[in-house]
Amino acid sequence: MWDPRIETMPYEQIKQMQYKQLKKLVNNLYSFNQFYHDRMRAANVSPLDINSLEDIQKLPFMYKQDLRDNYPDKMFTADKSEIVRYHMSSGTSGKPTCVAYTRNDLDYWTEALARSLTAAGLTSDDTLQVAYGYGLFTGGLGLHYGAERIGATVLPAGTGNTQRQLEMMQDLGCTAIACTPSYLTHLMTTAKQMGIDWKRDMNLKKAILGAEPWTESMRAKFEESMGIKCIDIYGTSEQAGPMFCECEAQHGPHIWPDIMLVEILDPKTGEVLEPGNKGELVCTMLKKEAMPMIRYKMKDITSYNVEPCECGRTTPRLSRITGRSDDMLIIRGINVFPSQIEYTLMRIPQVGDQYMINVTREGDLDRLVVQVEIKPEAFSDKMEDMIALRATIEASLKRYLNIAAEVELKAPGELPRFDGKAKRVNDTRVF
Ligand code: DLL
Repeated sequence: MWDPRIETMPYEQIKQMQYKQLKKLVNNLYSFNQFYHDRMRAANVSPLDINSLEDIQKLPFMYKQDLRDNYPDKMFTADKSEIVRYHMSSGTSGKPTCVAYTRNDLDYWTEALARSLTAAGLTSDDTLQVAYGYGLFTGGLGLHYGAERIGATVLPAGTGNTQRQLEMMQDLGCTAIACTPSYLTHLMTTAKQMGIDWKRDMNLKKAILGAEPWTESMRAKFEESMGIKCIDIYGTSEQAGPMFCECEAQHGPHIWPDIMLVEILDPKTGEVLEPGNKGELVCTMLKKEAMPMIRYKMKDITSYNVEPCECGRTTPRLSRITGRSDDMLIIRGINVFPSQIEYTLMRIPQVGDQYMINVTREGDLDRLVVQVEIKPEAFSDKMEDMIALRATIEASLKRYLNIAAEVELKAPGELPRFDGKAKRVNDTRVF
């Protein structure tokens, strides 16, 4: 274990530790931060009301909308001079969300991943190919520093260039890879086309897979055909980034309770559920300095388990994420809100009111096709005008979504109209 004191702490003691941390956090934010002070006042709660861990339920929730409304920096709780990094992810419209980190925030994030990767069975003997995006997305840099902290050798491969990824993996004898499950499928297919036999030609033993939903049957398929062990990793940019991995027993990601406090809510009634029940995940980051996030509604559907794990750890574990309670799509590992697509389309003068978003899985890859009706006055029977318009729309979508979408232009009146609630997303992928 990386930190046996935390990782084997009895559950009752964990709760006491979390209560003390929560109390301190609430005191600090109420006293020194205008945003949180105003929010607590509006909810009629003050630090004096927090006298047990359960009293967290008196605090108001936070939502992605808060990040959007306060973009970029109104929710930061550290001085600019203390902020050492930003990451960004998709917001629900054209605006992204921005998360700030102090030096200590980066340290705790790295610490969380050091524990996680150790739980997943990685050691300083491993070479980890990090095939998550480096840059504004948290996957690459998060895994990178976590793996370096445990002394593993890191190959910062980033995304794309699949043949080269496979050659590097083979040449350097990489023992582990961190990537999205859809990218692992793509690697598997490309390897086959290149005549590579995983079990014979590769030294890979483990894959650290997350950033999008995946299933037990995908796990079985990878493990069987590649002869590796697949580990689920969970995290969100609002928490810091990837943070929590399964251990080798593969019973769901272990949560580090000194770093994050978990609640599960009934999505219909809002009632806080007991461990073992499935509902909406709500997280409180107990140690973050630049952006703590108290009772943040993640929108992911899961449960948590507080029974000690067979690996000996006592920390709570999440069950596999089975969906989201909002409409966010994750396409090729990238978060996409339908509202972002609408926002982008509606700023293009030639585009009419109707559009459809189609997401399919073809072979290994997610495919995003946006059908767009254009205005009568923009419609032309000159092929080159239509090709140019399509290219303009595709370029705008790429710029705002950070993902390639294919656009199909439709004549006015061609797309379906809706009597009631419009259904503009057709996602046929099965998770
Ligand atoms: O996806 C952080 C990450 C990077 C996690 C690398 C794991 C590995 P966001 O871009 O903010 O952050 O997306 C967070 O992705 O709310 C879930 O809906 C989904 N997600 C992340 N991990 C998993 C997982 C990163 N293991 C959103 N299973 C979350 C299912 C996941 N969904």
